[in-house]
Amino acid sequence: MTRAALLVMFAGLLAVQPVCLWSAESAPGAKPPAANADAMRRWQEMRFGMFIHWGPVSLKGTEIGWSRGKEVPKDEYDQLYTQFNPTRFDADEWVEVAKAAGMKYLVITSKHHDGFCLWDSKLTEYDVMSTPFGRDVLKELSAACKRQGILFSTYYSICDWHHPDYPTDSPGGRTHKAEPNMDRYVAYMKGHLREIVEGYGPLGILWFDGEWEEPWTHRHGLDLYAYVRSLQDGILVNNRVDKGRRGMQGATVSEEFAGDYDTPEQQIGGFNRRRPWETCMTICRQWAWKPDDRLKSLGECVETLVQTVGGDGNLLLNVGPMPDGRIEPRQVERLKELGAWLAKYGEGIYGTRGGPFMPGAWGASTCKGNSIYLFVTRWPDDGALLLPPIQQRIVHSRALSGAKTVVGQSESGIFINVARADRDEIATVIVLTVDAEAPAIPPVKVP
Ligand code: FHN
Repeated sequence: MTRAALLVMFAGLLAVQPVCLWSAESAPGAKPPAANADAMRRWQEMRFGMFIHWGPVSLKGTEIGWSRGKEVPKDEYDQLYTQFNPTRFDADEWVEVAKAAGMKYLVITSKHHDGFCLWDSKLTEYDVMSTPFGRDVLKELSAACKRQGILFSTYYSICDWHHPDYPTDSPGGRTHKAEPNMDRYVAYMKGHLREIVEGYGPLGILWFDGEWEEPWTHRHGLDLYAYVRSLQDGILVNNRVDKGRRGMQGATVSEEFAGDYDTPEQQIGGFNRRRPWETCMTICRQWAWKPDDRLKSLGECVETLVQTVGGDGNLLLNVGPMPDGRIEPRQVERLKELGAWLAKYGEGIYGTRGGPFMPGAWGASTCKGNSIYLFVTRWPDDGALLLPPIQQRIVHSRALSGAKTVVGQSESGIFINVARADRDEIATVIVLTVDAEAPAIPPVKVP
């Protein structure tokens, strides 16, 4: 067969169905394929997204998945869907809140560990179409995201304590099903993922979770990663698709494990420009809605965002909507305050890289073009901030608030001061213009 004929045949094959050029059968230890570089760069430039944990459990105000068989008896938990009727759910309103907060992407729990599906699945009756509400939440939310220019993504739990074929059960995966069938469960899960991508995509991210339990293996992870990549070119998949995540610190222990980025949880990841990462964190304490839960202050939210982006990470900040379909008004208020802060200082967040001055008790820095953004959250007791020296020359400096700034540079370091009365209560943002590409400046620790 001539070379031309071979190319025609291969092109025809590609056109017919997604072809996996890499699969779990690849040589053991082979590195999974890299993420789509453009999609990764676009996502990293977004820097800030909304995480949403929602389901019938909001009727109880207890934790999604984890309260099944604990605070809420299993039978009662599994019947909550029959009362789930969030008539005040308005997808456009949720997306408007995300935009008002300055968030650029959104990740919602399509199915959490409790197995309930927030979309019209043909593979189970345990879904939102079986509730009194009877509306496809993923359909309405993905459409609202597309209308408003927010990148739509879904969370999907690998462990499923409700499905009879998945081996473990509640509470917390500590009991076992009578007759599990993992192969049949994996086929069910792949069917779900095809429904979600084909029904509500293209997705920005497939945010996997629940990979830590024994029934899930590295081979499953490699296979699922390859499968998702075959469903949609350019989709990003986090490192919880496989077995390489190091606990809540979220880093991937070695390159043989699949997943495009690391996922520190309820903590800010370490400074890392080599491998993309995203901190996921609750705006309250619980992932799902809880009455009178402790709500983070604006200062805590801003400092978390600044320390995360200063470390070259993204922040996925979680809300848990109420059983009537609204995001709790006080959480909306906090998110709007965050958005107002970003409206003033977002040029130092969006499209930036972390550093060159590494995050610390003093604050954090970001950079893009020939600008370095300093977010000073704590000034030394004696007044001025001293940063380590850099080779590049500072040719201009200004505080984004317009306050008068004193900046001096020498071989021993950079001297920065703003009058106490002009310092911002949360973060004083100072822009240093240098005579070079700022992201090329080697990162430096701030003692
Ligand atoms: O068990 C889940 C938890 O409910 C929540 O979904 C978080 C969010 O990343 N992930 C798991 C805990 O690590």
